[in-house]
Amino acid sequence: MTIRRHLFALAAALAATAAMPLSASAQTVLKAADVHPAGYPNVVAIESLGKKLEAATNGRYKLQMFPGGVLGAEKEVVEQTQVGAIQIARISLGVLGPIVPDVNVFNMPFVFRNPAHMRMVIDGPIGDELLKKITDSPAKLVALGWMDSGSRSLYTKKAVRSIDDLKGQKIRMMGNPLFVDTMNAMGGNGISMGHTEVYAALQTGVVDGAENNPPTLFTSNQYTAGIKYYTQTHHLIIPEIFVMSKVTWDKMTPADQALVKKFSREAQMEQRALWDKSVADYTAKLKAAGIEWIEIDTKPFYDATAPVRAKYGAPYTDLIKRINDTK
Ligand code: BDP
Repeated sequence: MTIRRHLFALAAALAATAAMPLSASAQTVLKAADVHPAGYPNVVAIESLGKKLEAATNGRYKLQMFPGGVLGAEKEVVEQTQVGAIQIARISLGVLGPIVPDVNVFNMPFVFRNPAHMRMVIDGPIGDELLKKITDSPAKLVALGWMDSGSRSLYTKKAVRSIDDLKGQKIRMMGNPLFVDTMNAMGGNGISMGHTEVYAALQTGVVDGAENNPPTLFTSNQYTAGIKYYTQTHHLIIPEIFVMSKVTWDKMTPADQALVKKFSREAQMEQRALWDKSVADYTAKLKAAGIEWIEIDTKPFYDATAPVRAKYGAPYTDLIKRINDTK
């Protein structure tokens, strides 16, 4: 913890200077943050965006990736990006909900039929509109593109074979009241914290389980902290997003901004191919490590979360209809 804080302070201190060009011909370093480790599809796709930008600008821009959460949890990363200390943040859309409430439609339980449906929506006009809403909001972030995060299911120390088994289990959720409401509606006890804290929380018994996709469960090592079961609830299908600090964006020429936009869209597509492979690979690895996959009827979970969709979806009935109609 202390080391992480120290690193975080150091990175923040470096930030102010690193983002500033030394002279007209000097290089601007764009610091990018991700909680996932090197090699994770999202990290690779952003690094690739950086390489293309560096080549296309003859080295005027260079991207430096800080993976593995070294620049802090996503909440802090967003704050650092808003003030321009971090230039590019790849985060879950989940953590943007408290800052840009409009995005919560995408964060609602069972709002997408499956990950393929979610992809169609983020690739099309609704996805573009939501990026624009984020950029136009007072959040000081420019939304560059989307990524796939598959679906989130429950993983626990005690088996969840029916919705009743979830009663009273303390389950870690991402930092957004919508997710705590979702878990509570399903009968568990939702506890929010940052991704980097979950491993210790599982080990010390602060929580009995959590929920995420297979690549995250594996690469975070959480599956080694007493987790035995992975129950296929698929209750959340939340896209990832990558954003640039508005402070940085506003210093770029329109031509450079256009390059960033172009390479962002390419990163969105590149991540997807890597993602599909990583879900298959990590599912196999988790099963090989002895995690039991539990198939479960999702209907009771869908029904139980109806009040959450009613609460958060009420102002967006037209948008929800358009999402449902996307085929
Ligand atoms: C992962 C997302 C990551 C989140 C993490 C979480 O890729 O951005 O930080 O979930 O649960 O799936 O916090």
